[in-house]
Amino acid sequence: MTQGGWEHVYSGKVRELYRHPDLPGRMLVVATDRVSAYDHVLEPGIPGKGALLTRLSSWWFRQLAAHPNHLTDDGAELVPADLTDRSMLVRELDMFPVECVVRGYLSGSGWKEYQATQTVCGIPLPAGLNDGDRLPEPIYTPAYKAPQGEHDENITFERTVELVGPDAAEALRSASLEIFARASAVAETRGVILADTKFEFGTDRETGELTLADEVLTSDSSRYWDADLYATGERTASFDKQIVRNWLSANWTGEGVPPTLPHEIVEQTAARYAELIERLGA
Ligand code: Q0Z
Repeated sequence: MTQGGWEHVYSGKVRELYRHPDLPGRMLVVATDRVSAYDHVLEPGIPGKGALLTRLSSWWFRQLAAHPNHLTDDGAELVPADLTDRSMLVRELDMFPVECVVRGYLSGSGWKEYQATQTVCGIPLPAGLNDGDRLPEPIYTPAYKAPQGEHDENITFERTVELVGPDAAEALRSASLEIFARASAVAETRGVILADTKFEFGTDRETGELTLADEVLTSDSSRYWDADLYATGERTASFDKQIVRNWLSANWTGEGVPPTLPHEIVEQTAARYAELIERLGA
């Protein structure tokens, strides 16, 4: 897209970043329909995914209005009409190189580490927990944002202090835990469990304020579970790309180019994203 003067600045796995010469200090975050799993972008995309996840993110920013965020309307008239439903116009922040992960439940890499050491990212946890169990309280488990192509690295709070200084480290932790508590409470009233999520923050160059950035609480950055199913003991039915991951792990050795997703997997995944939006009322 060099459409209407927008200049492409960066491609992520599933999103694109643009700038406009007439909008200094602004950026356009464009969500595509691409889906990634096990570090590969898969074919085909999930029709409507970019718009659904943008809607979810925008809705959460509104729910979380108590916390400053990067969204802006200033320059909205320059956003191409065909991108409005899958883009967010944002203020450019000075980003912290830390992914602020909060976990309310034991799952994924957290469950793996727990089995080995009874800790998650170095935080000691009670004995006897099982995969999918709720933690006594949500924990903050930051990761260092590795340069493109490298894997993010889980870090301790002490390492975060070394990276960003004690005041910012504390502010990132407390904002992350506060936002997670608020979001889990909202989700719970709608029969959805927020198991874990990842926030990113930056500093607003004009106000100096700690500002919530990037996408927030989407199915790409979070694990959501159905509360009714969870209560029955079913803990794998998440509202994210788990359907894609399950199909891929059963149909691919991990060597070479991943196989094309079958139509029914694409449709089921799209339906799952839509169901989350509907449940939350987003
Ligand atoms: C976000 C990303 C990609 C979309 C940089 N408000 C902001 N200020 C400064 N930087 C960012 C933001 Cl959101 C920023 N990312 C991640 C990559 C598409 C978002 F390719 N990178």
